[in-house]
Amino acid sequence: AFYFEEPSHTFNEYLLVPGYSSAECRAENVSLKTPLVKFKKGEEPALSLNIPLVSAIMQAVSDDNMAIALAKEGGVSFIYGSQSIESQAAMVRRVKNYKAGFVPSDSNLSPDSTLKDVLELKEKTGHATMAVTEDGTANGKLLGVVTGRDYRISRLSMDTKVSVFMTPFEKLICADLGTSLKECNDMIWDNKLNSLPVVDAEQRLHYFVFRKDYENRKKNPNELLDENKRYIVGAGINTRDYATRVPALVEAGADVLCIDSSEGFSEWQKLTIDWIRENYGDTVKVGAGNVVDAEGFRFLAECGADFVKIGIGGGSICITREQKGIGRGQATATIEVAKARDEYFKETGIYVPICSDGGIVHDYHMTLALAMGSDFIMLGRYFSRFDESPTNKVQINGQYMKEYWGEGSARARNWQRYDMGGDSKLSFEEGVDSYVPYAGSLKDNVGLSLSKIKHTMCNCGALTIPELQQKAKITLVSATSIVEGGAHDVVLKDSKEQK
Ligand code: MZP
Repeated sequence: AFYFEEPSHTFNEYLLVPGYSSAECRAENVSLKTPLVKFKKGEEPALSLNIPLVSAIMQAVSDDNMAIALAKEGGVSFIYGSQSIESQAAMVRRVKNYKAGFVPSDSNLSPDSTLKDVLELKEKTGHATMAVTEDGTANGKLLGVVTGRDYRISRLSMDTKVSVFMTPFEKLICADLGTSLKECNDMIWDNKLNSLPVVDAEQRLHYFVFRKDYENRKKNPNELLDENKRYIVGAGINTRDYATRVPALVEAGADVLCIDSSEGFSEWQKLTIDWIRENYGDTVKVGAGNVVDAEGFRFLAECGADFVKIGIGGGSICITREQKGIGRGQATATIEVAKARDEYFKETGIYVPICSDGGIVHDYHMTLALAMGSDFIMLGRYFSRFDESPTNKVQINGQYMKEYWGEGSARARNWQRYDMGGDSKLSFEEGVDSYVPYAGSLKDNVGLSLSKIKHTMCNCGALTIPELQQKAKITLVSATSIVEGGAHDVVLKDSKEQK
């Protein structure tokens, strides 16, 4: 056997040591732009991200709703592939059909649809529960839809004003004119509905009103738009049904694909990339992975992957290391693959971006991953906690939680992600079904995380990600100094608990 000389480490075992910060090093001067797909020396990548975050290829994380919310902030979602080709392609289409001021809840809806169409659709699919039209009538132009699969407000700004809304139990509630969707949502979750008048269902068509706040929303300068001012969206594929899935996703408008596999150092990935190159040349962008060492990276780079994803067993919901004994500490894997990426670039003049996938717990882990050489980062747990994730928000012991489950759990049954040929089934579980604390809106949380990243970069004297990678000084920490890093030897006022 081959033995690695060093133990493998996680992000938690490292800290950044500040470098010299000039007066220029201010958060507002930091650019987080980063390449998404490979490019030749001296050329620009065909696709870049405005922020280095992408959301995980998971049922509990990346649907069309998440994709729109993240693209607005400058990142990309990879719509989960563990669903039928038709429904995945429909999600991609919905992201591509999104236009500011109008968001169809279904590809059957268009900017000319009316509230009547929405209600008919709701009868058929049980999905749409509330629509907002331009003049508040059934025949008025549709501005947006709130979907009701698990009652989350998904299509409109939380600030959109409405006077009537429908609860998950199909009661129409009459709120004061000017109540925002956020307030409606809070009322539903806080069960403060009894004092509000319930509207006769017959009247429903006349009671949808709005104010034009949505149209007047502020544009985010980071918004990630491609040609035709559409949002950039990614999609996961597998190594079994690519010959039918890839054409459907390409036709739906997916900008970038990623082979979703727990272990990517395999011939199956080569066959998938070969098929894409034979049929589409370089026009279809496809990432591959996951790998955790230099050898795995080089294999996928030579296969022609547009980016390579790193990580085995480090995901918060992952039990692969316990079940199969394979994997590697995420920080060590990232450091080694980054070196391999740089060597490959020196040799070939081709820069293949790498993505650290999974295992981010604290915001500073993101900065560390970037400093260690990752071009961008994939996160599951982080995004699953937000309003925009596709899962149920539930109350447990008085605390709001969101559901979050692994693709290798019995719930997701994404056997293709673990496929090594053989039977079409998940032989044993490699993931768990769990709850994560609800954290609010994506915009607020991502804004805060990015602010921390930018401030830390300034502490390291870096205004761009490549500069951070070049200048960062990183130290391993002892277990005792990790304790020193939190509040310690004081009694916290909030919890009365001695730290
Ligand atoms: P995290 O951000 O929750 O720590 O990790 C998310 C990553 O875990 C995903 O992007 C994917 O690579 C990986 N994942 C997803 N499902 C499983 C599983 O069921 C898993 N084992 O490991």
